[in-house]
Amino acid sequence: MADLAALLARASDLSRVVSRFRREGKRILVVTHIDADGLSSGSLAFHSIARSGAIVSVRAIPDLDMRAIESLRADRFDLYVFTDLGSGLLPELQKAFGENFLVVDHHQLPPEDAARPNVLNAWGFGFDGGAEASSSTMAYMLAMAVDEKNRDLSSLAIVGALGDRQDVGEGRSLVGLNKKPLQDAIEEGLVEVSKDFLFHGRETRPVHEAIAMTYTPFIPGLSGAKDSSLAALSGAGLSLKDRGRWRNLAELSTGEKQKLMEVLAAHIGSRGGDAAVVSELVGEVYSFPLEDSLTPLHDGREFATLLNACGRMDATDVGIALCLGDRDRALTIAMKLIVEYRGKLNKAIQTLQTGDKVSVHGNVTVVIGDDFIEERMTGSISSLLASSDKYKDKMVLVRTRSGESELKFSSRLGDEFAKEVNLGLILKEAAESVGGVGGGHSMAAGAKIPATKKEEFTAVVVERVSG
Ligand SMILES: [Mn+2]
Repeated sequence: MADLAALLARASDLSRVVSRFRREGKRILVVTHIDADGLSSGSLAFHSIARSGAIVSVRAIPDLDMRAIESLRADRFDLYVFTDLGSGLLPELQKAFGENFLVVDHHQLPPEDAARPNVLNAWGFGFDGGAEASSSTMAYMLAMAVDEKNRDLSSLAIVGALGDRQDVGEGRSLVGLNKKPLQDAIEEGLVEVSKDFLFHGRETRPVHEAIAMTYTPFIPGLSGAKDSSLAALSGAGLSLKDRGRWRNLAELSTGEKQKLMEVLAAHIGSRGGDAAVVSELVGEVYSFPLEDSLTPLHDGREFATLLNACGRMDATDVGIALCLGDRDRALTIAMKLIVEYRGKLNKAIQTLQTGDKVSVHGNVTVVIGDDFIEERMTGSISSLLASSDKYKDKMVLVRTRSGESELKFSSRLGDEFAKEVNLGLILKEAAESVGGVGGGHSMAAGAKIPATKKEEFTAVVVERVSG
């Protein structure tokens, strides 16, 4: 049973810790993850703490492991606030930082860890952290405990939840605790909710480009393929131009949208896919009316994608600046980064389609990206593959190098994976059995292990997922 009152009480406890450090003039560091939910939750925590008048910095890191903890400790901040990170390493954090750290998160954790007084984790209060509460929503709860004026940051929590693909309700809607910031944002006039195509660039791109730029769900032959997309649509008689200018999806009439659905369904069907996938192309759209509609920031999902690109392209500072409201330099840089990011993703996916990089073991698709997938890109690649028609009934396990002696794994369950498995738990236990660290959500998780243990680790994961 969800216990919102207990969650609010814990959020107040944490906010009191923050104000104690503020009053004493101590230095606070917010540490967060590099993906969209990480950047938005870290920014939410940072912004609300900074506004309260405390001395605070923010830093985003790709993984929290023992080495990262050591290096954070060496920087000697007085209080560490972890967002979207830390739930799997609470005893270690306690050892390193004593009482001087807080964790605001939604990754699964043992009940005794969730009960710790310095932890604000969705699971500890009966919310499903994988579907009902992003880390950004948790950070928003903290921000509201710090000061109710932080309601104006509510739209950022929506971005984080969409970034973590928590739009799992009817018609791709947000559910559970994520509805709290959503409701606040609606009341503040910060977000408008409507039903439309979910393609990226819905309002900003020519129709065929918007379709080609959409990867979730993955449309075989069209995702990443602008020319084929153009050919398929004009072949079907859709008028894509208006007096020489490309039209966008938002400009299509209801009849044209219906026609487009039919074209896409036929296209997916003819390639042996499940035409029902098209129903996933329509759903609840979250628009931010105060943002420029010619930028990706106007649409919640596109905002999240932009943040992801910043994180995966090693420009977390740009992502955080966007979250904090920079619509000048940060936006210019981010728009360049997302083009590079899409190029990298496309290239990696093309490399995957050739050679022997992908192998299937029972219910598990193993991708060996040691030589061509960058460490920061593993999450993007595994998400993309798990949403593709080809692997949506599989668990996807993507591997790449991490430094000299370690390997990083990112895993996702496809939407149509038939068995009940908990990836977070499986990766945690499999990694620990070979001297590594791992964890995450039931549908998405990661691990880092010594490179020498790769066969052992993979065998344990495959056995637990397929066996
Ligand atoms: Mn998250």
